[in-house]
Amino acid sequence: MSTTKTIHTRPFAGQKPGTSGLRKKVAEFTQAHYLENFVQAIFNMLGDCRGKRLAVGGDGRYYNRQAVQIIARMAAANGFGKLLIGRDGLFSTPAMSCVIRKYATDGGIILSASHNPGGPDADFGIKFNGANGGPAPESAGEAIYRQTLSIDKYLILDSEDIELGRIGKTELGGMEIEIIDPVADYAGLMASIFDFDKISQLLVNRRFHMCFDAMHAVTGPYAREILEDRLGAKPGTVINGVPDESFGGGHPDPNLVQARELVDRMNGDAPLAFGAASDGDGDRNMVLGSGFYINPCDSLAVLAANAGLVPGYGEGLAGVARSMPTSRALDRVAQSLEIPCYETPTGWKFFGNLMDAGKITICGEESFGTGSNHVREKDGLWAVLFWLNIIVESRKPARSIVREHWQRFGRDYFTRHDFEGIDSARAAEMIERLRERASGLAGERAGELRIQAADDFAYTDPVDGSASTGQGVRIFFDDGSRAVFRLSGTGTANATLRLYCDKYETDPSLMELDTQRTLAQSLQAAGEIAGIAEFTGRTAPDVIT
Ligand code: G16
Repeated sequence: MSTTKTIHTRPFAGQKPGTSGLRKKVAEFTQAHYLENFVQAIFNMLGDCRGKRLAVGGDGRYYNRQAVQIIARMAAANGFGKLLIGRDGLFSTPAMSCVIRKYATDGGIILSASHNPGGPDADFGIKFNGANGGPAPESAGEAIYRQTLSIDKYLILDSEDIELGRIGKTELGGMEIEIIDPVADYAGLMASIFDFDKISQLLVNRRFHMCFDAMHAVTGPYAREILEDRLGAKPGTVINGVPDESFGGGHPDPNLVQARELVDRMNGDAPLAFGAASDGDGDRNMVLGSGFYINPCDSLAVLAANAGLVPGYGEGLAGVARSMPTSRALDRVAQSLEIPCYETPTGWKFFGNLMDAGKITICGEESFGTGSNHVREKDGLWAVLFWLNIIVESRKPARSIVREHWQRFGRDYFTRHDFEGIDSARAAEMIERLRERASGLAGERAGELRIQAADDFAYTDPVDGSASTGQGVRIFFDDGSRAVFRLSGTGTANATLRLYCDKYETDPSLMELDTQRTLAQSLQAAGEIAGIAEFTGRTAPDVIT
């Protein structure tokens, strides 16, 4: 017989959700009561949980399994009616969104720190998604945080661990538990959007070679099922396809540095035709043509411009959206399609209302995120299938598709410079100073450039009217370039300063220039205005994308 226990606890400082839920070091999460406090705060935010239905699972990183067991016991003790758990406690983030929507649960809990490394000395994370399948909006995040500040007890069942590996139904303290295979639900959704027959013809053609790097993370089983088993890509197309709790010792971050094995296959003497990688929880994607890196901002614009080639979007797009720091390539597509383009703060949670209200169909971010209203999360494999569908319909390689896009719309050169592990107080001071000065910067000279306008980005949600301020300082220069400053909300140690820079070019002869050189003047001017060297002690970024 299992019994419900009331455990007395005290608040922990700093349980405020960031850009995407709560992310901390494993050592912090595994302290007694730490995870439990946050989970109870979520349940308290939900109100009366009796009879409610919840999905739970994560990206398989260290502590995933133990966390699922704790959440199951707490859900039962709090009176939930049903818990859907991904087999072995695994769920990719987009599959979680798919399952919440398909089975109409009241929400879901995702255990992931996304692209951050995993393992006992690395990172862990937790976030709550609502009944629409999307990340909790800022107001719900605030409500959870408020709960964490006054929490004094949580409820948990005193019971044995549940068996996570067997598909089927069981029971825990009066709550139904169903272990499901989210891969099947997700693959079914993809088959309803894309032309699987045509993509399959492309993939079984042994002259079209592609590679998908799952980076030892959660998308391995999804990519194998869809690309190899259903679409007939040759075995071995998916590399690093077995989820590992420390991601093979690497960072599951789909970029040119971390996805080195993939990058090697896309270059050299016999480069593959198409390559892609996704992150820890499967919502990010990087796509590569033969010897050709496709910037996420360009990828988003290309998908929107070619959506008519994909069966699921044949009826056209209601509108599109991008996060503010993302380049304005998408805006140009929207203009030509005569549809609205929304500019939101960084964070997928800001797209949810727009999708629910039918205002947008496709959206994305510079941080390797693209998605649509098929779920309420960004979706890495979806983007890969979208690209394959465009390649097969247009009969052009990825590189030509992007180049023709630039010729037609002009090119938005884009880069992001990250200054990692900097002193949090100094970083905050730097941003604060920029904010204070922003409104008076217009007209000032910075190096070779003159500032046309500057502001501190604020957003009012057009659906519910909620306002979000302090979302990044924007500086517009007189050569049409733009620099944006903000602090990352996903790190687990010190602060990361992000400097984004983009510049529009329409001269067809200037479409193939080096991005860093093209943006050098604006980057330097931005660095001087902000005093990056002075505040961070750094003269160069740690990561450039
Ligand atoms: C999360 C958010 C994204 C955001 C990214 C980077 O992605 O869902 O919307 O663009 O973090 O955020 P920041 O610049 O604050 O670090 P993910 O894939 O980490 O969940």
